[in-house]
Amino acid sequence: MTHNPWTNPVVPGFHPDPSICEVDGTYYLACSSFEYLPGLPLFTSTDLATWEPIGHVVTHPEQLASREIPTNGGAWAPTIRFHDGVFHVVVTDAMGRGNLLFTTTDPAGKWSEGTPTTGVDGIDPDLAWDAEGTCYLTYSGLLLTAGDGPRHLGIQQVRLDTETGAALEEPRSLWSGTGGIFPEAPHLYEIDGTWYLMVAEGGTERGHAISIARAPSPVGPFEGCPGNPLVTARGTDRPVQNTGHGDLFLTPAGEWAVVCLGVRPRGMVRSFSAMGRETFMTTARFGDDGWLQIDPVELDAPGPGVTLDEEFDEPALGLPWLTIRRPAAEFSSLTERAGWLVLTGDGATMDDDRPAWVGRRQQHEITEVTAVVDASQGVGGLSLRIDQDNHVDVEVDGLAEGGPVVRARGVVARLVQTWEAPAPAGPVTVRLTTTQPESGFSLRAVTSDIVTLSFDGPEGTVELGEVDGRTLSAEGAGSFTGRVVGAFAGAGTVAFDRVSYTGRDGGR
Ligand code: 6LW
Repeated sequence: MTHNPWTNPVVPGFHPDPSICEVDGTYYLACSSFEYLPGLPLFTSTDLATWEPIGHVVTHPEQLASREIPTNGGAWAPTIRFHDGVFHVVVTDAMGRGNLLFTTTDPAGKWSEGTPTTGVDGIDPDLAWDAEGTCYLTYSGLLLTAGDGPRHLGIQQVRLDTETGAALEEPRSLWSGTGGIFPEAPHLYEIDGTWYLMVAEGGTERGHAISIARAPSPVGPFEGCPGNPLVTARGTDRPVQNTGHGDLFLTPAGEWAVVCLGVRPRGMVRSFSAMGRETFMTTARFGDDGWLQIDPVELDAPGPGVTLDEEFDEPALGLPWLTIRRPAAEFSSLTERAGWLVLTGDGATMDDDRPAWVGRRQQHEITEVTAVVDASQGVGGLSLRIDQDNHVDVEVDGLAEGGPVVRARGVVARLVQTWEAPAPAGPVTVRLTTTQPESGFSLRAVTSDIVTLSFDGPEGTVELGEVDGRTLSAEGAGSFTGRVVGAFAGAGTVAFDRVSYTGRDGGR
């Protein structure tokens, strides 16, 4: 068994529901993106150790119904596959356009507009082809739009016309796991003449697990593995929890492995995950009994950390930058003021669905994010968010009646606490830091971290306030995503000379 080349988390920061395929020695990875744009981030690697972002499947709003999508809705659980020279991504635009099929011949380039599937009602679609070229769409029969509230039909499957997106038959029910809640994330594989159906079950929280079944044909009948669930962290104190939603692949060394989601909950009883669900990998193998075995997901020792300074000297923002439900072009400019990012607010604050915000995922446990803000013509600054009901902001209000102020806002389940201080003259450096919980038995030991809101005054750092980070976590906010942090303008125009992100992990 060669040492696995990857470092967990493989793709830190909220990158849930990973799917992987390999083409001519290059691996392609796609993840969910929910209400954020650009949607469906793509990464490549040739050694599984280094993963480079290469772009997104969704680069313009019409591909998804992003503008009105509810929080946590949107792009759920893509499957990426390669067949007959074409890359396919099939995905659910939850509470939006439904299940969509995107294609391209150049994954780093432009993808199609997204063909809606018909005759498919559920989530977590998967594509697999048999030797005759028939395409099987296997999916989780969770009916999000059922009149009497969500219902679950178990794992479903249809043959699919990939040109039109039309199901070619009525759905059939397949094996749906060992009885865990929410059988989902099905992936179908043909390996040496046997068809394997891998599913997630137990829900994407602490009960999450991966189970597998096999059959002589893609339509079954499937027999569940006696060793199910093959991987789960439930009931353990493993540093990576919620492990599930896996996709199987062969490493460059020709060994089996699984990419899956997991969380890194911090605190005395591992309760709160600031980054939400991230992408991890683990080793696997087939036993003599022909059944897959998957090893527990390990958390690797933290790396040296990163410092990323964005000086806004390029004509476009880099790939990790995100917006919320609307494209950056609607409210941002990198040309209006050379070397500055200029954001134009329309009155929407970070409490709203479509703020003029542009940022990036928090990818580390211990972070410091600063921004140099010229709010002489508006109100804006930095915001770290899980969603519109749970976020912390440090803004400069250049329009305040009594003169410019720096205002910190802690918004926890819509309850708002503010702190203010007079702003220094000229552009202001504002700061958001996250520090790990205390050790020992205390309330501050239970949380994920403490978020501190500050700015640089004439005599040094002025700390305005601090917020317990637990509600800014996937568990605390009931969120499918994880933290993001970035620049925003609430009113008027606000210019940013630099946004710096420094991050490192604290380890187990
Ligand atoms: C995803 C499904 C899930 O489609 O959540 O809880 C959805 N499980 O697998 C979004 O991540």
